Amino acid sequence: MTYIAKPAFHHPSLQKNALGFTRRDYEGKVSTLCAGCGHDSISAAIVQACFEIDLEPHRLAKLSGIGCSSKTPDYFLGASHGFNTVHGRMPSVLTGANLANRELIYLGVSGDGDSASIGLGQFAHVMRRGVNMTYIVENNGVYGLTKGQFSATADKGSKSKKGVVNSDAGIDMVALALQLGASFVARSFSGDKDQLAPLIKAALTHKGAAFIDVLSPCIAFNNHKGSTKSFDWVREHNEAVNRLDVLLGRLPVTTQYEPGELVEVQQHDGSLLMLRKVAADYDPTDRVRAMSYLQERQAAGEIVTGLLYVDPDADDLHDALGTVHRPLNQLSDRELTPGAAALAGINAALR
Ligand SMILES: Cc1ncc(C[n+]2csc(CCOP(=O)(O)OP(=O)(O)O)c2C)c(N)n1
Ligand code: SF4
Ligand SMILES: [Mg+2]
Repeated sequence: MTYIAKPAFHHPSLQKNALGFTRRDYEGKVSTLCAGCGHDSISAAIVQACFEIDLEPHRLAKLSGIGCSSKTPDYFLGASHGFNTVHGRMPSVLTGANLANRELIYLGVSGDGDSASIGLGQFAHVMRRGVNMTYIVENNGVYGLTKGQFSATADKGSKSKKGVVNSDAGIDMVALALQLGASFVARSFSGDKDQLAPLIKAALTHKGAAFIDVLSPCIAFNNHKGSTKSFDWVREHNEAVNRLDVLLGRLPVTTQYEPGELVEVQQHDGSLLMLRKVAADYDPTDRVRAMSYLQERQAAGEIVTGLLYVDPDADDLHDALGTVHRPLNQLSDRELTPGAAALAGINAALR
């Protein structure tokens, strides 16, 4: 039940991060999702990522829409700011919050129905505007909460639990995010925490629109034979292009990888993304190549995962608009309402 909080007791020997917090401090309420739902594994990866980057919980704002996936922010980061918005409308609320206060770290959590069906327009605009955020779609190909109708990411030809064949083409959220201009684009699988948690760490430290499509099987309505979003299907068709480590700016750079297998990408905040290449010819800084690689592998029946594209020097919406650095609630009345003369000046400039 959502109202059941976990016991506050922490075992004294639990590992602590640089802030003195344990993993438990990054958890939320007890999950009400079906036991085995992929979404709960994503929540666990978010907890791990936030613990490992020493994130101060009060600095994070988690926003979501409606769906089983959009319920999950209640199950992690219980001490962070949260806003469970309307179906498909999380991106506009996140954009507004971000413009009002750029000091918070924004995490949007959504579903494939929430983002690719009803919320597709909002998804497109939040990506093309480069809102500084991490946007996770927990992608199961169905509307889990309303009992398993195909969503817009369901692949053409895939079968519902009752045997109905989907006749519509599926939307590939990764291809869309690349085309729309997101500056960090990745795909992972809820069953692969070793790949997913570092991707979330990297996205949270990235400046710009960071998108992660996480294949997250719905065990109640989309985990049968004939589904292309089931645990078995994803495991069999998963093709990882790289594996990632994130080194924060203050940590000494050490690596266990052999030279030649590694790509290092320095991000805006000084953090270093260390990518162990699996596909030797894969360059994660080439958007056009990433798009064609994705199409090629998809035609071969593979689901490409890993960090697919990153622009480490990306601008965000604040850069484009030239907004003030201080949160709006810290500005004085005088700064917020500069008076009739300033308004007359703005109006005159628009004539
Ligand atoms: C405006 C509006 N239309 C329809 C619904 C009904 N509805 C609730 S959740 C949902 C789909 C959720 O699917 P998804 O985002 O994929 O989340 P999942 O449950 O699969 O994690 C729908 C259609 C709603 N709540 N609001
Ligand atoms: S219905 Fe599907 S998506 Fe919703 S909690 Fe159950 S397994 Fe997860
Ligand atoms: Mg869904």
